[in-house]
Amino acid sequence: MPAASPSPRFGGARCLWHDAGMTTPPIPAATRPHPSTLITVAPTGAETTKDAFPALPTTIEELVETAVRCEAAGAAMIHLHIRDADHKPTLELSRLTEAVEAMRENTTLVIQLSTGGSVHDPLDQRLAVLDALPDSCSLTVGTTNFGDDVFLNPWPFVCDLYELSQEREVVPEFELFDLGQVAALHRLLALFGLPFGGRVHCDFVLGVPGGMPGTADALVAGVQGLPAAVTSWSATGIGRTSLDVAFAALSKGGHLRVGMEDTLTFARGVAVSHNEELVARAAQLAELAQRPAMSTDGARELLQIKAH
Ligand code: KMH
Ligand code: ZN
Repeated sequence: MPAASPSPRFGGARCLWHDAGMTTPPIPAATRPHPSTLITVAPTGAETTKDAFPALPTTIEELVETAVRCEAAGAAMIHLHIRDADHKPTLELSRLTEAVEAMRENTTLVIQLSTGGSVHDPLDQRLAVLDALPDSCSLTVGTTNFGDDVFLNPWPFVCDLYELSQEREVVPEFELFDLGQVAALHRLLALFGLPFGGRVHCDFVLGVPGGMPGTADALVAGVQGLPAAVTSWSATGIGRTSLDVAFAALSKGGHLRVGMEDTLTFARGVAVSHNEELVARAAQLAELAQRPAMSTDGARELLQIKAH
């Protein structure tokens, strides 16, 4: 038998990885699939009204009931927008604090408060959200057209919010609505270093009219552009893009965000009646992908959440 010749796949040359003394190509942490799937539930948002959708959880009691059922169904983190007594979006500190405490008393979920609020919320109030001492906060890395409105995130605000999250030891989740924000995340990390805890977690929000479309192609472009420091990412697709984005995220090794903030339709012609339905379906998809739903302890470890 003649000696084996170099593989033609490498044009007769030796494999570069072997030349570098490596046996496998280096895969950035963010594209290495985690053995389990972090499921975040975003139960309410700031856009849908209670009148238009009575099943939307808007009171603290409804949020607790939702959180308990979603945790049992497989969620490990909750992304919270709070409403006032008239079911309108509010950033009032006492209400935020009450919600955080109620979540801590009744669940073990990682509690993420939205700093995006509604498109009408002033920037100073959005910064003050961190006074409620959540485990995590959303942090959108740039301004986005948001339907007919503008979701304002000027660069100095993004920097202030990031530095404040580091000071308060709150783990940010970088929300990415378009590719420009992926580029801005490189700049933010280069200027200010790593978040509290040292992990970098992002969430792609796809399908907002004004942002990246809710397609597998857009998600792949976003993932390919992520900074090497990113350690994990999730994705959510708005409206009818929800399932396409979930399948694409799982196949790219990402985590999932679902909930009535993003999707009010479970299937064609079928309204979501409870956030639990969306979480249970996400858990089923994760199970099928052989990356079952992550525990809340697993999520705390993944994101390096501070103990309270
Ligand atoms: N309600 C949107 C304008 C976030 O929570 O950080 C912004 C939003 C993002 O939902
Ligand atoms: Zn939100």
